[in-house]
Amino acid sequence: MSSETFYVTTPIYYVNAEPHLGHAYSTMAADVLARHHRQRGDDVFFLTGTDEHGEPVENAAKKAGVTPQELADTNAAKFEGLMPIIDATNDFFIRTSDPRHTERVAEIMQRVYDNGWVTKGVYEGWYCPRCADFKTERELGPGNTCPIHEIPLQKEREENWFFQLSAFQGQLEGLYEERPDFVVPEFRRNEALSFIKGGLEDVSLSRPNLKWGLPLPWDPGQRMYVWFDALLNYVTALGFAREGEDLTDRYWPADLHVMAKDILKFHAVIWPALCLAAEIEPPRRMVIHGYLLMGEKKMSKSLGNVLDPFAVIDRFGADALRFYLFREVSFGQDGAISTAGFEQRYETELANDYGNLASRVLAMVERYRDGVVPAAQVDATLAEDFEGAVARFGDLLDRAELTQALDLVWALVRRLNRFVEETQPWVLAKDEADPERLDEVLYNLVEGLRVVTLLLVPYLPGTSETLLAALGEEGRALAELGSREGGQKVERVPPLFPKIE
Ligand code: ME8
Repeated sequence: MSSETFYVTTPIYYVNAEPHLGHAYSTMAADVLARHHRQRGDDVFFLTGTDEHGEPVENAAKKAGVTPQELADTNAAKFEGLMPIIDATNDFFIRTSDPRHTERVAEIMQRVYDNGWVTKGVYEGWYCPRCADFKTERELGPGNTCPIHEIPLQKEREENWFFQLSAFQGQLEGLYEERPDFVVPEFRRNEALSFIKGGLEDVSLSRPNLKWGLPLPWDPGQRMYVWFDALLNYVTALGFAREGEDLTDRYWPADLHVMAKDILKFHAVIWPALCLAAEIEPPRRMVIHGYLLMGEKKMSKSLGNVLDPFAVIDRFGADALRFYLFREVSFGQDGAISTAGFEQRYETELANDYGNLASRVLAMVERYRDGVVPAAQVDATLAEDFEGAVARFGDLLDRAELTQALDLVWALVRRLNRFVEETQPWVLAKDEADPERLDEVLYNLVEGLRVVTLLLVPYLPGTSETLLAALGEEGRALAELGSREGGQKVERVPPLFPKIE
């Protein structure tokens, strides 16, 4: 496979509150894709970070009795600290209060102004302080409420600078036509496109009352609406993520922005228009996932009923959480999660389907063949089920189908378990007349385990490392069944997913 660049981002998270499972989810999704592309040999850059300006942060700081910068410092440290805990391999963590970011934002916004895409006007509209966003009449919930936060909105009137979003309607429609996968899944693309086709209004670019925001370079009395500052992070970060190096030409345009549906409009409508206005090539693609719904009451025996990512990871490890979320909730859709559901999948799928398979296979190779993988032929029936798996898996992840890709691997894990039951190696071991059949069965089981474990590297980074080391696998590139000959020494492993006490 030829090496390509792959630049993937998460939203930058607001520092008005602490990280929670939703933030972990988007970040783990981006991490799955980053790891997968590294396995393909691609030149990957994975960016995450924090969004530190704007009214929500200003208000939260006031409430907490600290300065916005102090609140930002405290919470940004928590977000940054989350990354190693969830095993995210981000290449950089951007903070928008970093002067290296703010200087670049000023340059880019000045260019937008110089290019004539900024006008002065009076804004009158419904403003949601939690979204930090003006809502159009079409977007209002019942009784003039915010459809996302379900709080009553105030009508605000102010003198403002505007970004001429309306001028980009035709170009945006053209972009959507040219690139059918600009936004995935398709129903989100349709949502964004119909928003564009419904007629775009100019958007407010500054706020006169805001204190915690960047001054407009051409009118420093006004502060920049936080979304312009925030969206630009995807580009500015490349300029300073590596000391003394500018990575912009190497990685821009971004290959994939990952986010949930709450910020679709900003990314799928405003962002590409802002890029065009600033003479920046728009990103290639974005994937919009759903919400994890955490409200239900199903309790587990060991975790209570709040799926706290830190508690889960503390007890079961990051792999188990990553696995559960991508397996349980079809990526792209909303989905309910629960501690009881987590424990169920942990026991039946991770501990039994996969963990036990690994322990059994390694134990049998040790017992029957002194820990050396016999050299043998690929089993024809197994080969049929594994045929093309790597390519199909790659195609699914190219479409950011994280759940379907995992389902594909799990079908193979279950196929291997059936293979054990069908062939009954412990019976073959007693039949000294046909040692070759036992060689063949053991070879195929090790091969199968190796192939599925390589596929699982992005989802189960910790466990797969342990197991691949035990299997004597040196590389991490994806492999087809039968691509490695026998002869390796394998080692037993302690239970990969210990039983829940
Ligand atoms: O919107 N389920 O920041 P934010 C799934 N700063 N994902 C969830 C989630 C849930 N229940 N809750 C949050 C912002 N998320 C802006 C972004 S980008 C230039 C600026 C995830 O802290 C999901 O990715 O409110 C969502 O889009 C994001 O957190 C919102 O994070």
